[in-house]
Amino acid sequence: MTTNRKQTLGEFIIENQKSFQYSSGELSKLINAIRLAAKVVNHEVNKAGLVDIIGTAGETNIQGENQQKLDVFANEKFIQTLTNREIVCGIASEEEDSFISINSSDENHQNKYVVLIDPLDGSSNIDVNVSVGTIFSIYRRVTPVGTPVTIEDFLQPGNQQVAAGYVVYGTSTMIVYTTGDGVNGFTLNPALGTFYLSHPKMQFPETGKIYSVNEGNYVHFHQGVKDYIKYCQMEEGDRPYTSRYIGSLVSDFHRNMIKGGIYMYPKSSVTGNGKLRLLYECNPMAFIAEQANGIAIGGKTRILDIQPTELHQRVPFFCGSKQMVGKLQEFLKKYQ
Ligand code: AHM
Ligand code: MG
Repeated sequence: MTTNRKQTLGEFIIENQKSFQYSSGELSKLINAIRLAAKVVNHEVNKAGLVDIIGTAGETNIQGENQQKLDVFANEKFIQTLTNREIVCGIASEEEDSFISINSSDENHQNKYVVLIDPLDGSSNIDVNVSVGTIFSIYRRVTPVGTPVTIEDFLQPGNQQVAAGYVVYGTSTMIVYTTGDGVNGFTLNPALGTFYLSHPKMQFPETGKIYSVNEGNYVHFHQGVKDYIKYCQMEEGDRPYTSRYIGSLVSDFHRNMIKGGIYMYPKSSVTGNGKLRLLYECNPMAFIAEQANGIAIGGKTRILDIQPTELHQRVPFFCGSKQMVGKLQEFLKKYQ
């Protein structure tokens, strides 16, 4: 008898652990921990609309607990979960000034992975009930195990990532991740608290009809980007394209990966290198994009080849369907 039962994320992790080279199960445990923290954060995000009833950030709730802002809550939850389970040797978070070392100077502590995380991306969208996300990126440390982690363990180019993923807290909650062997998406059944494999082997269509950019900043963009935006709006062939911008990177990326599209956060005369952070946002999304038949560039260079120089570095980010990013590159090259 055949069954339509979908594989759960837990089953998928176990099954795929076998395929990791030199696997000790550490990476699987790590992804499991992220799954757990994501469920807790999801529960809290879903309650966000109840602030008038249960109190806003900074207030004391009925149980005498201090209410926290959701991005602070998400940051603490991910750090706590990864720290308590002792499965990483270091964490860097968009919410923290510096990296955190976890027992890494203890010679009995053999953990070899560091995690970089944006615990709640797009958090300004929470007040208006729009999707937000968590983005994570995993590297093998470059310094020896049993010695304290150093900044070098975190400042690795994105092409060294072992795994990366995001959680989208949307109309349904999903975890999408890659360990370098394609991209798979899992949807949470909230009634059971279980993620199911709903989107196996996700792929960007070769091309699409959606462009996503904050056009309010148009006057500050580089001429090549301005020309590309005008190209998207021109009436010719399958154009004009559709403009869709949620202002939540995870959601904009997720939609474009499914439907075909391009996301842009360019340099501007006001924001300098744009807004997005190389380590917490661009590298993980670029790894996922490339694993899903897409492209991610920072202008002239491939995002994954940029050598980071600081933890909170910002870079311009263009990412999406191959043909659309290719066309944008043609416009950028005209002004180089
Ligand atoms: P955040 O990390 O402070 O939440 O900012 C990142 C977010 C992205 O999710 C989104 O794509 C971008 O900021 C939107 O910025 P803008 O409002 O400038 O268009
Ligand atoms: Mg962010």
